[in-house]
Order: sequence, then C-alpha cells, then structure tokens
Amino acid sequence: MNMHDYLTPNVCTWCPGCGNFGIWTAFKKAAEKEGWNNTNTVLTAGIGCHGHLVNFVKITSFEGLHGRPIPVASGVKLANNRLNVFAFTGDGDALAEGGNHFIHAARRNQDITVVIHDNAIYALTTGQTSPRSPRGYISKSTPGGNIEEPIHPLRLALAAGATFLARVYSGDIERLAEILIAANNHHGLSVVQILQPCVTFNYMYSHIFYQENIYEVGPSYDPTDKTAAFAKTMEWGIKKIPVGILYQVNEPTYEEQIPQIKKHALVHGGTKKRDITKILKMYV
Ligand SMILES: Cc1ncc(C[n+]2csc(CCOP(=O)(O)OP(=O)(O)O)c2C)c(N)n1
Ligand code: SF4
Repeated sequence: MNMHDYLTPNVCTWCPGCGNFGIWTAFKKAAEKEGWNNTNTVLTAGIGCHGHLVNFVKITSFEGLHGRPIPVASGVKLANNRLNVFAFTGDGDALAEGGNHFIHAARRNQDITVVIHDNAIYALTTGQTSPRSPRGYISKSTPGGNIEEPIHPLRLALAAGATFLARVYSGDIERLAEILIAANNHHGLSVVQILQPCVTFNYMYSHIFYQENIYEVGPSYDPTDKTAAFAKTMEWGIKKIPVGILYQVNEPTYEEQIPQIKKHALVHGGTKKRDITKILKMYV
C-alpha cells in the first residue's frame, strides 16, 4: 500500500491547522514504510478529536468508549498477539476517563503502542481544562484559572513501569513517523506523547510555542538510564521541553509470559466444544 491507499471515503473534519493532521500524515508514512495493513495491524481510539483518526485510515479499527482505547487494544493483543496494535488516545481520554487503564497498561508491559494526542485540553467538547492543562489555565470550565497540578504522562508511565517512552511534536512529521516505527518495534508497552496543538481552543500550547521550546535529547543521551529519564520527565517550560526517545529498556512482555500464547496466537488455537450441562445443573 502507498500513502494514498490508506485514505477512506470519510471527509476529514479537523479544523485547518490542527496538530492531528501531522499525526495522520506521519502514521500513514510509517504504515507505508512498515507495510502495516488489515492483515497485520489493528487501531483502537477513544472519544475526542483524536479518535477521528481511525475513520481516516483504512486499517481495521475500533473506536470505543471515552477513556477505553487501551483496554480494547489490550483485548485485541491477547486474542492475537501477532498483530501490531496501536491505541490512539487524547490527554483527557488517557489521563482522566482512562487514567486507571493507562497506569495498569504501563505496569503490565503488553506489546502495544499508546499514542497520546496531547493538546492539553478537552477539544471535542470545546476546550475545557484537562489533566494536561497547566496551573492557572483559564477556560470555560476553569474561568478563575486551573488550580490543579497537571499530570505528566511520561513521568507517570515511568513510575508505573513502562519500558518505552517518547515525546515528539506533531509538526515534525519525519521524526514522528520514525518514533511511531520505533515504538511499534519495541517489545513491550510504548507510550508516545505527541505535542499536538489545538489551534481552535488551546491559546497557550500553539505550534510556535512548541517550535520555540522543544529540544532533542540528542545522541549523547542514554535512554536506558532510568534516573536520567526521570530527570527529563521533570523538565517542562520555556526552552525546556525534551523530545525524542526518553526511555527504552527490554523487559519480558505480558504476552511472552503467558504459555498458552507463546507458540501460537489464541485465535489460531481453534475452539474445543465442552459439555457444561453438569455444571449448569448445579444452579437449577
Ligand atoms: C465517560 C464520558 N465522559 C465524558 C464524555 C464527553 N466527552 C466526549 S469527548 C470529550 C473530550 C475529549 O478530550 P480528549 O480525550 O482530550 O480528546 P480530544 O478531543 O482533545 O482529542 C468528552 C469530555 C464522554 N463521551 N464519555
Ligand atoms: S477542536 Fe482543536 S483538536 Fe479538535 S479538530 Fe479543531 S483544532 Fe483539532
């Protein structure tokens, strides 16, 4: 398939200039390069502007309930652990409604890729303060300014046991495509935090803000050093937003530790009929 083959008949509804366009393009580029298609890949998404992405990519997908793309991805991977599985999620979706799933996915180390479209607000519902909005952020849900501390998803995932953490700006399409490929190739849970400007509602985290304030961690950085990774996840602010692969280590995946799916995927195991009449009789 080439990039054009991934298009669907659905009309794209994102606002002009939205950071989601960069994510869409980068994903299709990565898919073309890696040969991701309906035979080997499944996408899941939550509810929000981010979730529309799966309607615009011709690969088998499931758009679930708000906050639930990770458990759906988890189920898909358990049923067929030979698939590439991507869970597209918003910052509200991943860290508020789905916050518990996010933490447990990190510690479980299933071999799936969680892609956070981080626009630091609830965009689809017109710009309310989210768990990523900074302190003091004024929106229609916090007209007096946000009084809560924002969540830093990579720091949270690292503390919970994640084995691959990356951050990238949505406008850097080449780098984003590379990182999506690296995340998918990683054995274990990968979290990719994409700095995705919402040009309609987020007046702080604009394209210019990210272009001026991100920096690549560079070749001298050791992504296997957990203490260094923690330090990187503590950085956020003017000229101080590190991007790139911040952490990557090899640990056994969840799937590798389940003997029943080590040799063949559950879906290829066939079904065995069992007579449960005796058991049912116990309940009458
Ligand atoms: C359980 C539940 N709570 C609230 C909503 C309403 N809702 C739909 S989309 C959305 C905001 C989505 O924000 P985010 O996940 O950050 O994604 P974005 O739109 O910014 O991409 C909300 C609150 C819902 N559908 N379900
Ligand atoms: S509301 Fe924001 S996130 Fe949603 S499509 Fe428009 S610019 Fe993108």
